[in-house]
Amino acid sequence: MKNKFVKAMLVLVLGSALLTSCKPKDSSDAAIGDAEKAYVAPGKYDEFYNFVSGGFSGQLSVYGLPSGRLFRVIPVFSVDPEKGWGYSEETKPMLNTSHGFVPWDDLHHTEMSQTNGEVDGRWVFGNANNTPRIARIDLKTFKTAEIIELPNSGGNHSSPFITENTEYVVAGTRFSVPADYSDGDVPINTYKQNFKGHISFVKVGKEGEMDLAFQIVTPGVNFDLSHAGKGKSHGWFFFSCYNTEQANTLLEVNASQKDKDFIMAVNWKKAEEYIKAGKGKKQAVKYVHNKWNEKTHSATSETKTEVLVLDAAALKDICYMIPCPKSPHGCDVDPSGEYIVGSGKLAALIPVFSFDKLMGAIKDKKFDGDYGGINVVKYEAALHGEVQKPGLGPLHTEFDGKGNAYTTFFVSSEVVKWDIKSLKVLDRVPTYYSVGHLCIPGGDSKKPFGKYLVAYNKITKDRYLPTGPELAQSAQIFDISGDKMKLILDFPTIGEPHYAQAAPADLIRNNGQLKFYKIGDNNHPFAAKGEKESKVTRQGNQVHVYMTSIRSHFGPDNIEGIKMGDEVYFHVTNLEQDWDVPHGFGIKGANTAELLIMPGETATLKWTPDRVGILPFYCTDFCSALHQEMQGYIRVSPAGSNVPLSFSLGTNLPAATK
Ligand code: K7E
Ligand code: CUA
Repeated sequence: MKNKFVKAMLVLVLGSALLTSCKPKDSSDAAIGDAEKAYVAPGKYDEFYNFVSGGFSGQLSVYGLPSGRLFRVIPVFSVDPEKGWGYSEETKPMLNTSHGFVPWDDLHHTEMSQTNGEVDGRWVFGNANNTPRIARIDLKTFKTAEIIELPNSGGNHSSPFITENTEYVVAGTRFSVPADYSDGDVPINTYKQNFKGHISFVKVGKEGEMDLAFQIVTPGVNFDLSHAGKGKSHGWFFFSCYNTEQANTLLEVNASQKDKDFIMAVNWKKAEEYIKAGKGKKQAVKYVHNKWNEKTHSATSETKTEVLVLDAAALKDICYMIPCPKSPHGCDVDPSGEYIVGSGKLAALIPVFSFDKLMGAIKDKKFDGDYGGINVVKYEAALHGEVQKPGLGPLHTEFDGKGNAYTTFFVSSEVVKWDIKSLKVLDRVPTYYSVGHLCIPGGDSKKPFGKYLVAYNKITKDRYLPTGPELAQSAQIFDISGDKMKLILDFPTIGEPHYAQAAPADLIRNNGQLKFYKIGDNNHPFAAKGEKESKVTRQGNQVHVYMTSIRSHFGPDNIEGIKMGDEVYFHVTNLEQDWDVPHGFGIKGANTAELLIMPGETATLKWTPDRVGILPFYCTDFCSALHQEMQGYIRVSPAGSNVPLSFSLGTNLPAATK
């Protein structure tokens, strides 16, 4: 009897619990109810492309919004065996630096090209935070097209933010270091005298080609993030800096001494004038510039040896310091270009600066002394106001284009929505957990799309099935179309995401995306543009295989006469002229990766045989019903063997025996 009673009670309690949970009561219930807003039916396209930095994976990933579906991982600064990036002979030069071949980096920020302050869908840029570089990814091919190294820098973090017509992409050194053109063999504790900051302005040409136009040298500090002015503030750039204490050890304590650090405002139009007037000092440096050529399907590296440097302490009207509490991280500019938001990691408020007031303060010389020769604007003179008690540990802010700002809080694990003008907090939602960057499509442009907000969280803990000591990173999508933010989806990401950008799908889908490379335009020096052109040649110990691939065979597929001590170069041309038909190429014992060759493209795998015998090769990408038949053999003979070099496809070689 008793048992029955308990059971009945349980049914009642559970039943009513289930019933009540169907009705949205708080934000987590509402989240369940709104999950369908993230649903994109099979076969349907997402509304937005989302370009997400991969952090220490060095790559960039492409997701759909609002579904959170992963479409592609684009290799940028790190080798990627899946695509042969950094392994094929053609792609290796893309990862050249003044330090030699650097096959890894740490990509924190993506930034899309803009025209008139609006996202235009041509390119997306990424920064290398370890060995300072900027990459440009072409959105017609979703391929890294160019990488430029930055001299005089350590840790390119405040990058690759751009001006409203993509005139420049900038970079600021996170770690100040002695300039490359000075003697760097100095005691570390001479930071204050010998360490310098350099910020770089990289010009972007019509076709996207990058060129380091000039640098500005500043006192040694840590530049953290940056954003360009827009509209009325076009012509200015804003960089957050911390460690204005100029500490060189235990920064955790020693760089957290001052109540205020700075946002450095840079008048880049003025800097351009000084460069034109010959005020830039030519300095001897060394940096490498790598470009991908779509006709030769190959990269080339060029080493540059000079840079023009402007001195911020000597040219008083290019840089100004705005005091900003405390150890600022994010530095964001609203769509109107009037408001500049500084997010002090250790501050209990968010300062919002006014561009008009800043201009007035500079005009009326409302200065509070100088910092290493750079005028410091009075805090109140540039301040629009402060958001009071917004949360703990503000990091980054994006905008919806409707007068609202959204700031992430790492410590209190939340996104807070506030009114830019009145500075009133309007809404807050928890994130799971410890959010870093956030992304609203077009959220740092003049025209945000303001429908979704994605939070990129640093810590996942209990959100997904556990996977050992390391858990997937987490992103969360919020619907921000109404007054209140609503969580609609959690999805795991690859790498560690930092900043991300998003653009309407049609803008990119209809930008003239490439479906295949025209075989007639293939100018690769080792291309075989038809099976008749396939051949094997020898120059000393170098053997070049001009190989073709088409469903479902390689030409040639039998090769003999290779000897120990040879270096074999497989130059594989994919003859297909159809969308979505890559072929792969892998060979036993290769100390590199596969090749993944797009239709119309040629790629090269270098192979040094280490043993005598028959070694098979095969296509790695399931390309047709007879994909498993897409294979071949290579015969390796001892050094000094007289087996002649021969190759064939479909007919048997005249048997050459020892
Ligand atoms: Cu805040 Cu490297 Cu942009 Cu990450 S940084 S969160
Ligand atoms: Cu070609 Cu599989």
